[in-house]
Amino acid sequence: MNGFAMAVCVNQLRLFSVVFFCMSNCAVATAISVQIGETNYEDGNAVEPRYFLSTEFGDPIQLSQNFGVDGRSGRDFSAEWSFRFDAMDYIAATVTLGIFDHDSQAAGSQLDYFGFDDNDLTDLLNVEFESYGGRQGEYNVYSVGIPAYALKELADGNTEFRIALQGPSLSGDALTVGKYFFLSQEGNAAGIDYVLLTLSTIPEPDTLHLAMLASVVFHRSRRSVRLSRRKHRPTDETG
Ligand SMILES: [Ca+2]
Ligand SMILES: [Ca+2]
Ligand SMILES: [Ca+2]
Repeated sequence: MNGFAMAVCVNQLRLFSVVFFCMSNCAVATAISVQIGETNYEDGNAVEPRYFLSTEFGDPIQLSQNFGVDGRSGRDFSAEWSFRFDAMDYIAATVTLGIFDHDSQAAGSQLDYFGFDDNDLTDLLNVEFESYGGRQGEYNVYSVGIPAYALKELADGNTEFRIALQGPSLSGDALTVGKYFFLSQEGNAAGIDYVLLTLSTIPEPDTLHLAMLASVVFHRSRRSVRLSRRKHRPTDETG
């Protein structure tokens, strides 16, 4: 390869490096959020069950809930819901729920199951349940990151979530750990205020960016060739 050809190659490599850098930085991650139910409470609120039912009346998430009953001869809370969103590949996702009276400060685990499609996230949410909140009648907000191995399940834009609680549960004054029922078959009532799925995706560089970059490459390449030819042109020296 002669000096002229080498100079052109080096210039083109530099240009393609600039283009690659620009394309990488044009592809900014964007977030999509899908929420079911209005947010009616703040983390740490004490909530009366009757008041909760009145605020949640007509809230779409209420329709999917079996609220249950705390204590002996009780029933366990459960709920199911579907998130619908754009079908595409996602690089990260987080599910958040606002729940009250889940009683996680009672002994043992109060979460029987949490997950979507065939992905069991029970252990992940249980760690959050046991880490804070969960006093008698307390409302708390918990978030769980969807594991990387489960992100492919989101590509079709449709997920079916399910949560089920279990005893023992708390009773007594609001925001205390009160007394709890020791038998595991005793029920644990609860209620969900809202659920939220946040998804992150990296879009393709848009058409305008690609057209601008192609134009830059074309004009810079022509200029590089002209300059290199002048530089390597034999000169007539007289004198
Ligand atoms: Ca517990
Ligand atoms: Ca309960
Ligand atoms: Ca609500």
